[in-house]
Amino acid sequence: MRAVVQGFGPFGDFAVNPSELLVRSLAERGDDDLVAEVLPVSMQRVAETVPKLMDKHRPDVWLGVGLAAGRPALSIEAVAVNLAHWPQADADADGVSVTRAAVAADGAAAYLTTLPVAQILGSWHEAGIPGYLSQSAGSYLCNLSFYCAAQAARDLDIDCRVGFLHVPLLPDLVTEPERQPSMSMALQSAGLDLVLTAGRNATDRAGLYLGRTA
Ligand code: PCA
Repeated sequence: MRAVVQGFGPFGDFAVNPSELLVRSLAERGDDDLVAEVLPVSMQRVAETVPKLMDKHRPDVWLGVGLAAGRPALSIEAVAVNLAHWPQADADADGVSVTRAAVAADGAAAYLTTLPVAQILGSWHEAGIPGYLSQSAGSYLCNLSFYCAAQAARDLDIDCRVGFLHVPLLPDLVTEPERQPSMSMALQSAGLDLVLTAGRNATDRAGLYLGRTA
């Protein structure tokens, strides 16, 4: 069961990205079945690199990880959308901003996560780790990387469970404690491990839905 875990380098005003620390600490464990990658917060480089990594490693699980400053807990993303939209004030590492552009011209409108959401939420709950299902990964680089991974798995016909985990700030990144929630590295790391375990153990039918239609 091979897994690729992809985090991001520095972004915004934060000196370090917790996702980079999480991914680098996974890499240090020396698990042969785990590929750890950190990508720059760059539209062009993410769009080019994610399909190459998918093709090279042909993983069973692809998990993207990124910082969502302001979120109070771990969040597993339900959906990646075919929308890139961010203002110049949030320009990426190459100085690029976009206004209502498609991630992939003629691509699907969205891809739902294929990670086993119920198992992830259940294992977080059992372990006492706060986490929830998020309905939107935004329209920035995290959503874009998630979309590119889901599309690459489909285009390359790889049977891979694809999903994305957003993590809160680490306590030492907080500058305005009255309005910035945070979570310790130990909890974030334990929560990430549980996502990977659930992904690796997923049965064929597990995914976002519980099997009912609304
Ligand atoms: N978070 C950003 C991009 C990189 C990161 O860590 C996001 O949520 O889109």
